[in-house]
Amino acid sequence: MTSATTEHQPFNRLLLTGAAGGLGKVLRQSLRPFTRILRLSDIAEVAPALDESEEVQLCDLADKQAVDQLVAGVDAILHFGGVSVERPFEEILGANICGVFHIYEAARRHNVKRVIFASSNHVIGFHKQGHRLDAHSPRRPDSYYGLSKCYGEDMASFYFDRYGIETVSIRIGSSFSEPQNRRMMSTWLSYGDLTQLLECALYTPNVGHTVVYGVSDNQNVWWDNSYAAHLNFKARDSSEPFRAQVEALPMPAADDPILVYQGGAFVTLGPFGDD
Ligand code: NAI
Ligand code: 15L
Repeated sequence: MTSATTEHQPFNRLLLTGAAGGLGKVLRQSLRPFTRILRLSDIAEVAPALDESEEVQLCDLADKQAVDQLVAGVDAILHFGGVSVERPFEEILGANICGVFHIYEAARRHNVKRVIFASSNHVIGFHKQGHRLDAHSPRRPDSYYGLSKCYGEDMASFYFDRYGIETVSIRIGSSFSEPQNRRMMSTWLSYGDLTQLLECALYTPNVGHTVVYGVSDNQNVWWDNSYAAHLNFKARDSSEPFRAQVEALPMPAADDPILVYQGGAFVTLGPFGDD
């Protein structure tokens, strides 16, 4: 498989939520080989459709009726929209918790059989770094945000068992253009590897509900993807070429959460609303 072209037949119409976000802007380009039409959605402004291969439909994920209309006519959903960092629970609730329910209800109503869910390493963020985890390891969410991703994974599991809607939940590590700190030397996922993983997630038959860690072929990875071997995802990139620039950054104290927990600084955020 390659991210530039695809050996697969393109879908007719894919839906990408979170299209105005950091990853959404990257995926707007890199998903093109996989679909004739890409429907782009966000609550924030999305750059206008370039041509007939794109559709822009703004939508608040907390609005059930709007999400229902958003999903009509699509073949599969890449659900990247929502609050992507730790915030007070009330902010997470509408976008992430109600939002993921609305996505699955709309998928059921419109007979969409495949969802790719942008889950996060923050579902396991309270595990210590160096502790090797697989898809069956106990979750230890590090934030309300991480909890919302646990809920999304459980929603995916339920909608497969109950309604046969298949999902690949990708526990994305840190997907940015470059690793930004020492923790990300382990958690980094390049944009190219993310795109390849999405290709695997879209086209592999019979995924049921598969949980996969989204991480590049870094030297010190804590995550074992053997339960997702059927996806045939083979990361090609590595954080190693960035080691010198990352190690030139100031060294945090040995007990800094960024060096202790898999979720890094997320474990320290909150509480909210005490004053
Ligand atoms: P981002 O914050 O840049 O993008 C998220 C998008 O969701 C934003 O454009 C935002 O406007 C939109 N959004 C927020 N609330 C919404 C609502 N109520 N209705 C509709 N849209 C709403 O985040 P990024 O980095 O692009 O991440 C995309 C997805 O991947 C997120 O779900 C995030 O949790 C997940 N992820 C990203 C990681 C990363 O390293 N970039 C790591 C782990 C997970
Ligand atoms: C995430 O889940 C966030 O969406 C992203 O902004 C990063 O913080 C990433 O995890 C990470 O853990 O590096």
